[in-house]
Amino acid sequence: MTHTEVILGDITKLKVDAIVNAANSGLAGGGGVDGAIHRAAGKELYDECMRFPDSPMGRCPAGECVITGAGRLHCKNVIHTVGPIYSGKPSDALLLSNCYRNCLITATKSGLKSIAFSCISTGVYGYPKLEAARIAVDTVQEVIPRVPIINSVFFVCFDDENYTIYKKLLPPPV
Ligand code: AR6
Repeated sequence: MTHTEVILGDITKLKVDAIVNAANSGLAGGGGVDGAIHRAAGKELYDECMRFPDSPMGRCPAGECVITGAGRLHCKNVIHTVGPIYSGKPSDALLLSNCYRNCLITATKSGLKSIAFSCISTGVYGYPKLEAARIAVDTVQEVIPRVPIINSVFFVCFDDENYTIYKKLLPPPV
């Protein structure tokens, strides 16, 4: 049985195998959780990101992910995924779901057992938080039986609104 937990706090402080960054397709860092991760990890992480080949879709298109080391962070790896910029179109949900799915698959391929997700797309990219949380929880619950190596999944909320939403969607076991 996979341990699933909602956490309120800063993802850069976690000692898990992988933390998931809400990146942009250029992988060059930015604001929000991306900025916090790059600041805490240091230049090594940035340099590693820049080694991914650039293309007209960037280094990582929306819905996909790449894995790097973690520089000065406490985790083993950072998985950088790029959420959709919210547009209200049906494709948003598919792309957001793909982020969670691809991160779990990538973690498994790297032998990682614990993974902490940030609330992808719910900041600068403007995804409505409740909708995004439902997609996150539903996708993880759907994929987790197929990735049995992963024994712990953390949903890391940085703001009270996301925390309240996730706590309702994932009540503690009684
Ligand atoms: N730990 C955990 N969660 C955090 C942290 C933190 N230290 N800081 C912010 N969050 P955002 P996006 C939460 O904007 O919407 C960047 O500039 C935040 O409260 O970081 O996917 C990238 O470079 C929110 O719930 O990511 C892209 O250009 C969540 O992280 C763009 O923003 C995601 O907010 C990506 O936008």
